[in-house]
This record gives sequence, C-alpha cells and structure tokens, in this order.
Amino acid sequence: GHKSCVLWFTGLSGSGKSTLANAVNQRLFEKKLSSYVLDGDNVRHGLNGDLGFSPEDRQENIRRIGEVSKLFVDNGTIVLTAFVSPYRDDRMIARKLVAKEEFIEVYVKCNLEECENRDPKGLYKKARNGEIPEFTGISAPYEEPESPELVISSDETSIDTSVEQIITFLEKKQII
Ligand code: GGZ
Repeated sequence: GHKSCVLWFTGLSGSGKSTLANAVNQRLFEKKLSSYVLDGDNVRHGLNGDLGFSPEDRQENIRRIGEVSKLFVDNGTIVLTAFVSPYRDDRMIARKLVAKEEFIEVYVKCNLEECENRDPKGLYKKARNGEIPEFTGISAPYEEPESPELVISSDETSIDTSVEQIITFLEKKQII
C-alpha cells in the first residue's frame, strides 16, 4: 500500500514541469501505484476552459485544481499537478486544502534565459513581440517558492536524476 499526496510542480513555462510530472507518473505506474497527472492539456481545455491568465483567473485556475487534487487524494491517488502557479498566495490556497504531510511543493527551477531558448511552443517569442499579454517571466511575475519541499534544477539535472530525486523523497517520507 501507499499513502496519497499531491506533488505540486511549479515553475516557468518551459521549465519542464509536465515532462517531469509525466516521467514520475510513469515510474509510479511501474510500481503499480495509483497516480494521475493534472496539467494544462487536461484541465485548461476542459474544466477550466473559461479561464484566462489575469491574476484573478490564475487564482481560480489554481483553486479549482487544488479542489480536484483533494478529491484524488480522498480517493487514495498520488496526484501530480503541473501548472505555472506563479503566485505564492494561490499555491498556499492549494496547500491548505489537504493535510500538511500530503502537499509536496516541487519547484522546477530553470533560469528564464534557458526557458526562453527552449521555447517549445514559440510563446516567449510571441510574448516578447507583445502578442501575448501578461506572460509569466516576461510581463507577469513569477514568485519563487520560499520553502518548497523539493527543488529540481532542471537546467542542471537530467530528467532521470530528477525523477530519482523525487522517488527517493517519497520513499524517505514513507509515502511509497
Ligand atoms: C503564462 C501562458 C500564458 C501566459 C498561455 N502566461 O508552456 P506552456 O504554455 O504549456 O505553459 C504555459 C501555460 C500556463 O498555464 P497554467 O495553467 O499553468 O498557468 S497558471 O498556473 O498561471 O494559471 C503556457 C501557456 O499556458 N500560456 N498564456 N500569459 N503561460
């Protein structure tokens, strides 16, 4: 058996949150553990399709994701969320919805220059051209976590090593 928890990935667009969350999810699946990834692909298009990127909409985005995460935790699932979640207060709202030991904030730390170089969807380029307003890191803030449970420096660490770091943390905390 295992305990359920929320692995809350936060970081800039292009920092590697979804990639890492999906890689950890795969490892948990191989261990026959129940887990699920929430990210922009399955949440922003559906449940939160009515929300944009103003500070108010981002807060509502994160609040709903926090509530959905709580439902998954109630179900005994390890939930991995991959959202920019740039505001400290909003992450705190999500944190407070579950028990203290059930919320694991994972800061996927990657310098802006590297994210901008990667620019997998060409969004930074558009943001620089003024085509996307309020773009995190360019024209909207990213508030770094002050005391995340885990920091992954994705510009210095391979995905495999990062996955190991997270799995080892979960084992140490006797979640898995
Ligand atoms: C930041 C934006 C924006 C703006 C569209 N600012 O690399 P991506 O594409 O896949 O990740 C980004 C994603 C951010 O959505 P989140 O739900 O994670 O944001 S938040 O937690 O702040 O609510 C990016 C894309 O959507 N995107 N416009 N203005 N990212």
